Amino acid sequence: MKVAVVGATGMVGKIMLQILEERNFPVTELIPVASERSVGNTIDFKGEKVAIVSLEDAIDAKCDIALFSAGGSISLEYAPKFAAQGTTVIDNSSAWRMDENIKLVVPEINASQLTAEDKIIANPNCSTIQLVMALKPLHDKYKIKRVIVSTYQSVTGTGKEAVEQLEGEIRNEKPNMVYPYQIFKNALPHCDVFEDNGYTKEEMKLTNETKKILSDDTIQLTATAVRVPVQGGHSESVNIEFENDFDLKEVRQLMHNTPGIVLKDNPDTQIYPMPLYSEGKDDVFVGRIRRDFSQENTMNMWIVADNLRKGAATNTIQIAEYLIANGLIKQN
Ligand code: A2P
Ligand code: 11C
Repeated sequence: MKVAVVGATGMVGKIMLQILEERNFPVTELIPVASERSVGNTIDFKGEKVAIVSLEDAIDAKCDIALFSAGGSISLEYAPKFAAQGTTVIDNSSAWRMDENIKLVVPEINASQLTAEDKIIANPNCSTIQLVMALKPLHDKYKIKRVIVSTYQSVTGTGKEAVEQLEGEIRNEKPNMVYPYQIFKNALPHCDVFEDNGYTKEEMKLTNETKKILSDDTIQLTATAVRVPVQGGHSESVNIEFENDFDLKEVRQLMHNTPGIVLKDNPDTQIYPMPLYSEGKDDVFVGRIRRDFSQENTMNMWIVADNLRKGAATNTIQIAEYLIANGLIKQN
């Protein structure tokens, strides 16, 4: 497969390249794409230097697959141009996710919706992916009524300039400010932009994308998304109310049995998920599972995942792998 990675020099793009290598994805030709600033530079792929090209040159290359992670406006403008050349675009931005003609896919949950006609496929938001991975088996078993989620999000989710801000602040320099405030020693109840309803876009992504991926508009979900000075992954405190009662042992068993989820839950030995240990891993880690005594049929849990991996690059490449394995993508 001829594969373009759009945003190849970015936080997610670099991990995409790494994962294509790690998983031995069938790349016959790699086309790394970045902004005009980077065109002519090279990236390393499978021990070779590959030249970065412009979006226009990548369109002309008629790739089989293009993995996009260069921001929403690039995706909005360029994904249709790649698709018009017969390239299947898997887009990691928010541009296409809520479009009713575009599938929003977490392979473990809804890859079976995909067809060969899907030329633009949306990869969900990082904080949504780890959440729905854990919610899906519980929803199937007990039917979810309402979810209250509070996130503790890594600066890597914002991009490389945000990591530079945090690292500069740690070194006591005066870095370029990506956030409106210092992030070191701080917590900002503000991820992405504010909307008219008082929520941030990140919070509304959690609400809207969850309903779309689980194909259930009846699930009520309210979110508070917080940026913290962390790099290894996003964490989520999640309160879930079910229609039906549940058994804690069964919940743990369900989590344990779900592919892609790793149960880390033993208060006696201080075992619980943390971003420091999720970093660089493809799984979603779940722990602190306990009954909410304040309300019937309700439980609490803590979910952590590397937002650049399962939250972005890994999920994108798993979608591509599914398309190939099911003959839904042909060489262009
Ligand atoms: P570049 O490194 O040349 O700026 P991040 O999300 O980590 O900030 O990375 C954003 C990615 O999107 C980078 O690879 C960046 O390339 C790329 N990008 C930004 N603007 C454009 C553009 N106009 N055309 C193509 N790629 C872009
Ligand atoms: C964050 N979730 O951590 C964002 C990053 O819609 O894909 C990814 C933004 C998106 O701020």
